[in-house]
Amino acid sequence: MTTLRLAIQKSGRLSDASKGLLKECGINLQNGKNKLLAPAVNFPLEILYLRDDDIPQYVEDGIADIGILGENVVAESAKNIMVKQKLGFSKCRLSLAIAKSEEFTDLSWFQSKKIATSYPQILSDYLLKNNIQCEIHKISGSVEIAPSIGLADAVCDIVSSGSTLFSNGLKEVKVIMRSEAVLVANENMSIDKQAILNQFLFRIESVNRAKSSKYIILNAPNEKVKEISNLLPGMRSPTVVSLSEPGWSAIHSVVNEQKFWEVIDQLKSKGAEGILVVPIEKMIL
Ligand code: PRT
Ligand code: ZN
Repeated sequence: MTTLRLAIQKSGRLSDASKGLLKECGINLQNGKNKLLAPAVNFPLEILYLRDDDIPQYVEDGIADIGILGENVVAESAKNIMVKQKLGFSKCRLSLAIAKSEEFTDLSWFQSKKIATSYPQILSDYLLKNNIQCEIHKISGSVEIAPSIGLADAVCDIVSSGSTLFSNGLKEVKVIMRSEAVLVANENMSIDKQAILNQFLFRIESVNRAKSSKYIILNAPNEKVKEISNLLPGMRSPTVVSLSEPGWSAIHSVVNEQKFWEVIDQLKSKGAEGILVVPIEKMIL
């Protein structure tokens, strides 16, 4: 039987969320400590644990069929692989940062400067596009200390909260790219493997759609049901059921979380009460 091989990060910032995604998709892995390869027990998938930097090459070569990793690593690797799906976790940005005390006007600040980074490919493409000539100094870790030890004038590094830059006396001056975890795939998969990938993507989409939506239940006076229903159109239309108290109904609907916060005041002003907002586990259209 055909099995799809998925490469995920062995340990690091992506590994828990990658394993969590499999679990949310109802895919259970065979337990086996320190194994490099673990089969799933209830889905035609096996998991290969790697360093994230190795995943693009393995997927390009077809040693792994698909992989989960940051878009920053995909872009830096410049391999022939396809990004099939954004996954919404491990969000960060790749930014240029300089000493707090420096005055920054525009990108020309970087002309003829020395920049330390673990992302020389993305950085050189960016500088070329912006007509800036720099010396790029490639280092693989602790990039943020480069300016303070005199190794470089600036850094190009991954930023999330910004606290690493701040505590090293640096300030972010330009975002080069935004990144999140993505699912990548080999470009020449067999039809059988593509069919398994499509089933897997269907599950991922159902899980991710559910995460951004909420199930909402509220009580409303009958004369306001129409107006409130218009605010909460739901998947097809809201469910309206009568309460045992005459003149009142309960409205059930599905709403995007962002939209919920936008309409909450209007719901209340139209007499909605007892508003319950419940998480949804899976959402299939
Ligand atoms: O061992 P392996 O090679 O597999 O892992 P790694 O050490 O190369 O990567 P890892 O686990 O650190 O990160 C994996 C991926 O997570 C990255 O490629 C990004 O796509 C994503 N990601 C999300 C981050 C961050 N947030 C992040 N904050 N990767 C790194 N950082 C580091 C950054 O390098 C800097 O040192 O965190 C620091 C900045 O964080 P803040 O919050 O202080 O701004
Ligand atoms: Zn890495």
